[in-house]
Amino acid sequence: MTARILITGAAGGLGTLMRPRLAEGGRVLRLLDIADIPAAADDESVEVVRASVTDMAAMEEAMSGVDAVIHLGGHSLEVPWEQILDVNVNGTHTVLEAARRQGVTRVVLASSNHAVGYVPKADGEAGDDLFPRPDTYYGVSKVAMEALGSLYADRYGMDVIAIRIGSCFEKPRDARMLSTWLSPDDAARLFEACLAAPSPGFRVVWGVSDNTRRWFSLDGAFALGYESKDDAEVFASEVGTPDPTSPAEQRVGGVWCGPDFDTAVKEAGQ
Ligand code: 15L
Repeated sequence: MTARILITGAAGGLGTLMRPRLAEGGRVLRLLDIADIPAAADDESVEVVRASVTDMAAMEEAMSGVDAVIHLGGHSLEVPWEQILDVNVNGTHTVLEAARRQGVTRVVLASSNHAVGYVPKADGEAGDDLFPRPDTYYGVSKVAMEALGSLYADRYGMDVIAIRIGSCFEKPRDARMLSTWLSPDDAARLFEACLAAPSPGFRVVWGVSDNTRRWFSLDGAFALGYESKDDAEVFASEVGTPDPTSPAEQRVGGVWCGPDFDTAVKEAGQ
């Protein structure tokens, strides 16, 4: 039987990086987004669905015949509360509930380091089970995402893995990302491990590469079968030397813990 994987937010930054990497022989990727997805119309291994993760009827339809879901959809940066609540919180509930109704038992959730952004670096290695300390409304939505995943795993016996993703870009963009970087190839390896792990139940794991300057546990990801092959250190000369006194270096969430993010939301009248 052909495996069919639904990827929400497939047109976004992470979705765009993952699409080619998760395409493999015999697998169908069902790509869902409200935005255009430039996928080849004649590619039989790809199905494109234009829909919002907040639309229950559309999500139920999109779940039909699906073996697993990778939920990347939603705002990926700080926005006003109403938008976070609608798209990130209600959207994640809709994805999980639609999966349950259609008998899809495995869901991988793109959580974020910003669910625990206020954790100080001085506390030492960030473990897999860190209690939430969100740094933004966006971070709160990732905490809610993890809580919803936990509920659906416990109440309905689904397998739900929430990955607290560090910084997934082609390469690190600043000195902080020498610690937080998750290479796209490692991200694909981690998603594959989450799809393949036998009966994981509910887990929260860190999503970072095995960076020389990593201060995040990879025990949980390794236990799922993840193997990291990349290290941000090879880009160290490009991004400069981290300043240990800079706010960006003090806490997991970096500058997201500073005043700028709060100001942005206040200026938007929230
Ligand atoms: C995130 O969760 C964001 O979606 C991404 O754009 C990056 O800012 C990343 O965190 C990060 O902390 O580097």
